[in-house]
Amino acid sequence: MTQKPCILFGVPVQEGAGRLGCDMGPSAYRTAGLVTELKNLGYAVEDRGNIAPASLRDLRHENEAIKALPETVAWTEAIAEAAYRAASEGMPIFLGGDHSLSAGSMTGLARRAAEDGREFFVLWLDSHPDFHTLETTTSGNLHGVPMAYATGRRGFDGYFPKVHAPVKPENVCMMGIRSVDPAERAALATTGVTIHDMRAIDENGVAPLLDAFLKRVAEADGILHVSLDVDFLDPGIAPGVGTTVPGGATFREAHLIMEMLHDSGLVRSLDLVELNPFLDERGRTALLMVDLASSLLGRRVLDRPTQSYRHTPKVNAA
Ligand code: NNH
Ligand code: MN
Ligand code: MN
Repeated sequence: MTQKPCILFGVPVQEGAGRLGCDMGPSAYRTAGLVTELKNLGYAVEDRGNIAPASLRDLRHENEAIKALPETVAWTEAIAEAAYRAASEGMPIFLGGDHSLSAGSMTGLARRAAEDGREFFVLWLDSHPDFHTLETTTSGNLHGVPMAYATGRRGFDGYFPKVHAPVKPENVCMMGIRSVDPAERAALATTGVTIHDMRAIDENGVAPLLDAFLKRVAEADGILHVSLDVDFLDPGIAPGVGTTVPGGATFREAHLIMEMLHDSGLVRSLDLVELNPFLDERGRTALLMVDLASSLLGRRVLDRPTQSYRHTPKVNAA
């Protein structure tokens, strides 16, 4: 079986976050040994180096809280283009960089999926839904908007690049959510996004929640993008992030999700975002993120029979 290569892109964007330091994320992942880990798992790895933003345009928005709009738009353009191209060549992995990078990765990947006639799904692992529009953000930090943009909510036109194929809200599953702003809560209530907050995880465990989503992806013959924000994890195990929120996913919850994702065979692309090496402790958050990526790509303790989501028999098959 010929396996598609892992295609790594460093995305040293930090303008979307409230504090400096995410620009060091790509270096930290490389230092933490990501390339070697993936090679040890048997993958061909192409590290394509760091993406550079497109050229800046003079953009102003009437919401004066907004920070770094021209910069974020320039990054989004370049990332979307890279994602669109790489999606047909292998498994793109975006090494952030703050979460604004997902505005580019999701729209580029969704555009490719639409052209290939594939249904595109997103698993969003984050303490935040990042569902602000340019009108509603009060912090002005644009790492808080990528999901609203990629799902085609209004208000981005004329600023951000045109969204060729909006991600369907009902194809989005969020897990780990525990910090939602009032405007985001109101907007989410009117969409079909599936949200498993930390309470749902406490009550059910991650496995049945994720299993139900993976079955939906498989039944649609879909492809899955995973966006992993460091602050999904509990700050006790992942301190290297600017926006720690107490009560996050444990080491085992996060690994189980990755292991199940691997077994599903559905994942085609990955964002690793919000790592801030300046706030980390002796690289432990970078190392944990590399560990999680390895689990997603097939590292396991013992061999288990592969659970095949792909071949779920259809009850009403024509
Ligand atoms: N919702 C907040 C805002 O818009 C926080 C967003 N911060 C994140 N998102 N780290 O993942 O500012
Ligand atoms: Mn985020
Ligand atoms: Mn977050």
